[in-house]
Amino acid sequence: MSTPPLTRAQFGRPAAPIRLVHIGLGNFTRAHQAWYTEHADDHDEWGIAAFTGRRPTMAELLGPQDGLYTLITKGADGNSFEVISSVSVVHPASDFAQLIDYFASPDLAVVTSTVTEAGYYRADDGSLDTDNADVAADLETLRELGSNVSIEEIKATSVTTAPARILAGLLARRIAGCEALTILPCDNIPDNGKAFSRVVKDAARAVDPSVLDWAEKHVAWATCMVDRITPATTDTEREECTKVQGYVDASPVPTEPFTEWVISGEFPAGRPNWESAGATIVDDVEPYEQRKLWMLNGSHSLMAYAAPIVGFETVGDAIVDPTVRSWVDEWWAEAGSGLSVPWKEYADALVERFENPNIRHLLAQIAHDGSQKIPVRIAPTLKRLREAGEMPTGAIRAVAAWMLHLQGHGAPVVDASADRVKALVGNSVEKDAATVLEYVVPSLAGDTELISAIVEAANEILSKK
Ligand code: CS2
Repeated sequence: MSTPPLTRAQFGRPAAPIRLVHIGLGNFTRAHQAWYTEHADDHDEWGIAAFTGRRPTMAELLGPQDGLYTLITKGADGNSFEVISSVSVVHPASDFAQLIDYFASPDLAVVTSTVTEAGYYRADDGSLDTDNADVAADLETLRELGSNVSIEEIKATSVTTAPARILAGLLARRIAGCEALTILPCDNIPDNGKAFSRVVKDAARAVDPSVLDWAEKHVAWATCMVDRITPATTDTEREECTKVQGYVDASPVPTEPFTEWVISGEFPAGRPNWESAGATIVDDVEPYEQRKLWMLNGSHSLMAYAAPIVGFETVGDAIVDPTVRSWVDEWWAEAGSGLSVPWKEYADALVERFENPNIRHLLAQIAHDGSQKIPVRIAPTLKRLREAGEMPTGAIRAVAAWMLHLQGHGAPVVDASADRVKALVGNSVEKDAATVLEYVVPSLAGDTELISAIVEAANEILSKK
């Protein structure tokens, strides 16, 4: 008998009504927000309509499975399998009219997003990068609609960047006369609610500033820290599913046992009882977010650029190497010294998570989009300590490793701003170090001692080849 496909009728629970929209359906959200929604005690009332990023692949894979997929939690001592049913429906990003229909529905209560750092389209000062060709084209499309636009007219158009998609949704929601809504971005960006609202509001200013007053009254921006290490899916997981679960899952998600979600903000139209699944609701996310961004993501980026040069492919292989581990420890001590919350036990727990032998987390994957990651993960510590007159070797090494990566060492450069950041290098190593430093912490540009220290750190990394 052939192995059956994964279907809702046979393996899942009934689709819950759609009250959540997610933008950026990928493995992370499937292991995180969708898992919390699945585990909320009121999950029958909260279904997710999830939209892919530009590539429609995930919708193509999950559509025939009614949005279902298997979460494979990979602990050091083995795997556990769970069918997640909280995604009621999946859409490719090209289903723009459908996105607008959800926004125009009074049932919609929360919009979450995982669009990556690059998906915010921020200029260096955090405002919307209107010089970006995709952003400019989207703003033009929405401007052309004029102020007397109807929902049907919005649906008949299409925009691709996340800030413009949210704005188009808000324009439709205003016309529909629907009110309260919370937007909860879930990307690794400090104060992600504020960062996302800034670019959406900038888009509104460029298209129809009158929507700003309406949004001020009706749209709440929440902020959160998200954490769960979730590698890409491989054939191994697909085979494990068939073997253990007895059905064919086109796209199971591997993840680690650890998970954390710390949220702050208002939810005037309600939200799933995510606390019942273990989420923490706080007034101020910042201390948790800094600890996670600097300690976990910062060390991830350090390893992603330095460790492939030494010869490692995964986090698990890199962290057990004494040299890499000493680099990570040094970075943690520097980053930790700027935190207002305890971090030593957190660091010990990170080592255990990184060492998990069942998680194959590729350094090359983490290396993507360093242009967006280094400034938020490494720069604050480098700036703070250097301004205090110190020479923080751990942070310097991370910058040096990124410079080497841009120069062509280690994993290939995959970056939304590849042209810009590749142009930072290609001269003498001193010149490269100076331009990279200026990009990472503009206020430290021209610090000759620091530039020499970056060169020295780069040579040290290369010597471990
Ligand atoms: C990683 C993150 O790819 C990356 O940049 O640092 O995806 C990391 O695995 C998650 O933030 C863990 O919560």
